[in-house]
This record gives sequence, structure tokens and C-alpha cells, in this order.
Amino acid sequence: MTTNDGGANSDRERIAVIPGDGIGQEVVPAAREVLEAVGPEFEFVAGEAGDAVRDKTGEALPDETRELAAGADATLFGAAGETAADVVLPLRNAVGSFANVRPARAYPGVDAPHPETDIVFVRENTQGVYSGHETDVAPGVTTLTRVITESASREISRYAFEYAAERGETVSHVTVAHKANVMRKTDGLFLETAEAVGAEYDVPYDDALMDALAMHLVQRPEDYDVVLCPNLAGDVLSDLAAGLVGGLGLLPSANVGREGGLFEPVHGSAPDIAGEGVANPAATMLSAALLLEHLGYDEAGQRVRSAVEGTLADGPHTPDLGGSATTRDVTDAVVARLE
Ligand code: GGG
Repeated sequence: MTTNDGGANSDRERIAVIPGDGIGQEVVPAAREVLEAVGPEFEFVAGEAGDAVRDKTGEALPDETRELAAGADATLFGAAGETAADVVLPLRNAVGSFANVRPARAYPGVDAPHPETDIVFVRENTQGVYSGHETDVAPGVTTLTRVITESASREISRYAFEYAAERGETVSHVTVAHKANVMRKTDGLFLETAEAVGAEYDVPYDDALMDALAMHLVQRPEDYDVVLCPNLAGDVLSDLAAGLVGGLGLLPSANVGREGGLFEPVHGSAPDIAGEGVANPAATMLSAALLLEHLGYDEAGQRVRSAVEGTLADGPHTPDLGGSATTRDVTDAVVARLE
């Protein structure tokens, strides 16, 4: 079900707003308020997806929601629950994204176990074990095919090295995460391709076995800048990094590539707190800042980021950050900084 609540105006950029499940229903409206407060005249178009829609209609991602995202200039998404494979993966595909960019930064004012953390995970977004090739072979026997192609590995590697090269003043090197000593063919190809692409850039790079990397990230996060990852490794390692900076409530993400873009918090639907009005909206608001920058509204994006950072520094804080504020309190505080 979609509702066009912005009115038809072809001059305005069209933003698909898909809250999804659980706390997505709370943090996405909060981030939308922030987009409205910051100025650009967007046309917001709402779409439904997720567990609740599946329960109601039998389909977790109605065609009209997929088409809405595919045709929008950008999409703001919340969270997927049990139906993640039916919702968020096809939506990322619908917007033509091949890169999932997940910045993990510690923010002043937040009690971060590792305040020196400032890492950007560049995750391959279309392949690996998330390519959807799972089979019931026989009762009690299942298989999963892990797909890695040279072309997709080259595309994501080029994205990561371009990203690092453009930020030469703050990014010193790229680390390629893999497990090529075990998954010799698939991660062997990923690593070999990433190294070949890296050799074309004036950006230092190294590689790391992803299991050892998990330990080193916890011990010395300051040693890492941009971490280029196959799909599952990027999902897991970025969540690990959330633990270094104070939690999943702080990590935004951008799914970008050839066409539009889909912007979402790294966190999921958090059913344990859904409906209580205490979800931290920071990750989704920071995702909205990435959305603004993706559309070329750099100044507005920076204003949103500064307002969120200011609120993280001075409070109020939601319970995940040790406070007792509600999503509403934090949203009001961020919006007040934008006015
Ligand atoms: N907003 C992120 C989200 O909905 N996460 C749920 C999930 O399981 N995601 C898998 C993934 O990020 O690939």
C-alpha cells in the first residue's frame, strides 16, 4: 500500500519512505521530521513492507512497494524482521545498489568502549551467502550456494578504493576482509580482484582474515579506516563495530551503486523494545544525512549530522545510551537544533 502524501510535483525529488517492522515504525517518522526540518522540498511517498504486511496480505514486499523504491530518487527504510530476506535484500536490489556503506564512529558524549573508532565498512551488497541460493536437498539436509563473481568483486573494490581516494586526508588505507585460506575459490577471487583494483590506486591497502580481523578490530580499532568486505562479513563486522562505539543505535548506512539509493539504520526491528517509544533514532537520522548528501544536498546533510552529533554530545539520550529519553524527546532536540 502506498500513500502519496506530498502531492504530485515533478520538480520535487521523490523520497520513498518505508518504515518496515518493529522500531522502524518509530525511527523512520523521526528521521522524516528531520528531513522536513532541514529544508529541501521533497515529495514523500509512503510504502509498506515487512512481517506485518506478510501477515495481512501474504506478501512481505508488495510489488507496488518495490516499484516505489525503484522509481524514487532515494528511499528511507527502517528495519526488517523475520522477512528480512524477502524485504531488505530485494529492496537493495530494486534501487540498483551494489555497495552497502556503514560508517562506525564513536561520538563525543556517548560512552563508547573504544572512542578511537572511526571505520567505514564497504560491504558487497548483492552476492556471497546472501544471494538467495538455499536448497532443501533431503529431510534434514540443506545447502547454500555462495556466489562470488569477478565483475561484482571488481565493482565493489573500485567503489571502496574510490571512496578512500576521495577522502585521502582522513583515510590512510583500505583493508580487504576475506577468508581465502578456507574459501579458496570464492574469497580467493574476491581478494585477488580487490588487490588488482587496489594496485591501480594511490591508496595503501592490506588484507586480513576475517576471523582474526574480528579480534584486531576489538583490540585496535584505530588501526582501521576503510574495510572492504564480502557480503556476510560486512554485515557481521559492522555490527561488531557498533559494539565498539556504543551500540547499533548509532550506525547509519547507505545502499548505493548505479541508480537511486536506499538509506537505513544498520539495526534491525528490535522487537524487544518495539512500540515502547524509546528507540534511538540517531542511526536513521544519520542515514537521512547520507541520503541528503547522495542527492547533492551536502550542506543540509552536514546540518543534520551536526544536529545529531550535538544531541548525542549534550543529550537527551535514549535508554540504549544510558538515558531515559524517548524517541520523541530526542527528535524534538535534534529538530530544535535545526530550526
Ligand atoms: N535496517 C537493517 C535491517 O533491517 N536489518 C535486518 C537484517 O537482518 N538485515 C540483514 C542485512 O543487513 O543484510
